[in-house]
Amino acid sequence: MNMNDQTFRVESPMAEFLRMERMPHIWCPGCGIGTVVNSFAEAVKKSNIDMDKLAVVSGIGCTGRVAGYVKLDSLHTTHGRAIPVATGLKLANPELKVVVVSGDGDLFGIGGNHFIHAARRNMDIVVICVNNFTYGMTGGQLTPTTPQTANASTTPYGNYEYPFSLPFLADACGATYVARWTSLHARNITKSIREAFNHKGFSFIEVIAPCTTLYQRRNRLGDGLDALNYYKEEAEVGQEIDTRDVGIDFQSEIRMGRFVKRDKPTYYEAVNERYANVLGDDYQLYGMSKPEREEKARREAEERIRMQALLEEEEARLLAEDIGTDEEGV
Ligand SMILES: Cc1ncc(C[n+]2csc(CCOP(=O)(O)OP(=O)(O)O)c2C)c(N)n1
Ligand code: SF4
Ligand SMILES: [Mg+2]
Repeated sequence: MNMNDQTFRVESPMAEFLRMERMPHIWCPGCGIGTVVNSFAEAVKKSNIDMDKLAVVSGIGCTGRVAGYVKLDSLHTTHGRAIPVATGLKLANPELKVVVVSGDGDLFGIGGNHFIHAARRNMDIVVICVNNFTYGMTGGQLTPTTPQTANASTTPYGNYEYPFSLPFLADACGATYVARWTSLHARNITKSIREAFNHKGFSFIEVIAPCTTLYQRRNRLGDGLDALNYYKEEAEVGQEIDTRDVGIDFQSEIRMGRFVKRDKPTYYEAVNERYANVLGDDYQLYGMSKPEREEKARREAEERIRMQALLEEEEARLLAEDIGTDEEGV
């Protein structure tokens, strides 16, 4: 190890949450993925979550590499399969908080079917998508989110396909927490991840982030800083925005915020309710009787209320100190 390595390791405030022995990471200068990792680590730190009860799952792609850098139990799965693996983890160990971090291509191209069904079931996992509108790792091909007219290596004359609007898709499929930010809005991402940790049910957070090497360059949009300037100019936070109205055109306005937060029984709760209704007290999930399950649910609900109060308290404190939980978080 040379001196620079040592200095870097000692000084990183996130060393506790990252596998520093794997640094430097593979991401290009100006890429937005690192910001998301930092916001995630910040959320873990602030939430005081037991790191032994937190797992991260990624698919394949530049974003898929996140699983390899977080100092947690993590799985770098095959392309498009992060959500089924996360679902399996959650079913095998309901005590775990399971977080998927993956790219737009991975989650909505090859993995799209898994996304819609996990949302439909209200599977109790958190999915964070770094949406850079491209298959970064494989050379800048079109993804299901690339805006129309944008240039990709597979559409050299500009995209003619209709893209998905991810918050609308998630909402329509049944997700019970849906938010969108850009990589400029690091504090909002952190806050959203904390809310999602505390939310019961399928939580989806989209982060619009630049792929500087391929999407930015191919579309002559400048570097990472130009991307952040675009977000600063065009990203607007709103309250109670209908997810039908948040589609993104090429370099258009980006509407962001927390769009959806609703209570609905999770997959587990639905399973429990159904079987308990049919089988009565003979039905025991993970060795728990119905009263025990109800007691556990009650304790968990109390804990969620306590965590929500802490989140609100902190937000109020930051506002009072005027150090910027302003809506845009910049
Ligand atoms: C079954 C399979 N098909 C295709 C690939 C090639 N592949 C690797 S990463 C990737 C795209 C990833 O794009 P995205 O999820 O948007 O991640 P990004 O690199 O943009 O962060 C593709 C097509 C693969 N690894 N496996
Ligand atoms: S190719 Fe794009 S997405 Fe991949 S690390 Fe580089 S800038 Fe980021
Ligand atoms: Mg991508």
